Amino acid sequence: MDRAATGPLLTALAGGYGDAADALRIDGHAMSREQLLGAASAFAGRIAGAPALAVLARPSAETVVAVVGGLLAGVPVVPLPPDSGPTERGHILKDSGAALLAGGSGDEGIDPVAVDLAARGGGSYRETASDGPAFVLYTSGTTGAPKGVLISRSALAAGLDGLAEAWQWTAEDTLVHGLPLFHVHGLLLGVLGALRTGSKLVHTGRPTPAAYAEARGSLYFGVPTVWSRLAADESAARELASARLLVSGSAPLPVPVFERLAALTGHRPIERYGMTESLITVSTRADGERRPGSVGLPLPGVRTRLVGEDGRPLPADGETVGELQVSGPTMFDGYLHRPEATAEAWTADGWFRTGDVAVIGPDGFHRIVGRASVDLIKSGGYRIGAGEVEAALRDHPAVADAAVVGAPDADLGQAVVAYVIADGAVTGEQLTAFVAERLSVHKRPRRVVLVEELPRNAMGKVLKKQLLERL
Ligand code: MLC
Ligand code: AMP
Repeated sequence: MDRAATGPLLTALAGGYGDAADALRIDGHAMSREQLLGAASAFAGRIAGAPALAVLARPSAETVVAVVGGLLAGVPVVPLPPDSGPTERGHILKDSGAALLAGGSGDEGIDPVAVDLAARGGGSYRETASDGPAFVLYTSGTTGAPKGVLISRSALAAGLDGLAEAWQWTAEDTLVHGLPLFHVHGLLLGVLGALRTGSKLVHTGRPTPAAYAEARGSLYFGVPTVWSRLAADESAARELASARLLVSGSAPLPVPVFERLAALTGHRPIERYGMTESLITVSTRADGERRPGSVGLPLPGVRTRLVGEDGRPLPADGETVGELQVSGPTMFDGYLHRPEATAEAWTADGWFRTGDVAVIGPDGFHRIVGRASVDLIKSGGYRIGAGEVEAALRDHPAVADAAVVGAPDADLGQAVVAYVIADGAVTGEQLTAFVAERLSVHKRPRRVVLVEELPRNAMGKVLKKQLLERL
């Protein structure tokens, strides 16, 4: 889809924001935006014309340069989880049609392209003028292999501007996080947001309490697991008292974690809600009420509604529970090569079906109640499709059948638990290792329960709610 672009996406690189020698700190490197622009434009020159660029998304300066280079060249960027096993990696590379892999070794079956941090190309900010897909982000559905979500530059620009407005995010901020660089949270918000608003960015490698305490930023991003680990580390948490804003997202922030963070840091955290497909659509505001258990109000330009199972709109009365549907300028352009899945994601009247169940109050505040399907699991903020893990388990010769569920977990929100019917010649540890070899590390089961049979309904469908009750 080619629309007119809305102007430069990475406005801070385009100039006018001043520069500091440490505008970006990551993996032991400090770079100014001028250095980043120089290296990224040299890289853009090397990949121009490629159909898509895969980036092995380690938390490194090379990853940031490659992603920015892709955006400058107008080549869609496909972030690849660095710990993904051959099955997942092979699927992403083939499905996306990526011709080059930044950070690759050549063993991945695709041409590697090196990133030179010291290179200097161009010097001025030049971005393609059309609004094609900026990113293809692979994300899990309830069944099957991950789908490529097409995200345009204009959706990203609108999404980042909405957040900047709601969070009063400016060039005065120093953003700190240690999230992975292959998702909306860590990469699109956590890197490109800084390059659009002009804030400095400190990436801590891993999002540990000690690293967050040491970074001395003004704006902190984390998934609930990060915040709950920080809240359990009193001295680290107290160091964040000097920050301006703490932001939680990607999964529900438990109310006790909200309260404890507020008590230790003096900051009531912002909670915001979104999806890979929609970017961030609802958030509490820097200048508004931050209510525990609530994700706040629609961001600028976003509309939301609740619908019942019959598809009819439901009242925003603070009590009625329905599926949350959203529309607005931040929506994706479809799933790559999957017109049917794309069509199913939208209602006839143009609303995106989130698959989340929510309540909207008369004051407009949104509360996410849960997911409509038990087959989409959120563990540590990672979205994991039960079907993908089940398929990986069934590939094992000793496995007759498998059912995967998300069990409530105090640290991770949900933990991946697999019920497996096997021939006895295999252990749970072996099956966990088998999945880890194929998929990303976070998708492997934390627990494998070997069973004789799985509870099923008359249609033969596994009764996952019964499995969850057993846990
Ligand atoms: C993991 N480990 C296992 C295991 N799973 N070991 C055995 N069996 C398993 N099943 C290993 C890990 O490899 C690690 O080893 C160690 O156990 C600790 O793992 P962990 O408990 O998972 O902790 P950690 O690795 O620290 O991960 C927690 C986390 C991580 C919160 C840091 O889950 C994370 O980065 N989450 C962010 C996800 C995210 O960004 N989501 C955004 C999606 S976008 P070792 O050796 O490595 O220590 C989105 C849009 C939006 O959702 O709204 O934002
Ligand atoms: P992902 O595509 O990885 O971004 O996953 C999107 C899903 O994460 C949503 O559909 C929600 O189920 C969940 N999610 C994101 N943010 C929140 C939040 N603040 N509260 C509850 N669930 C959330």
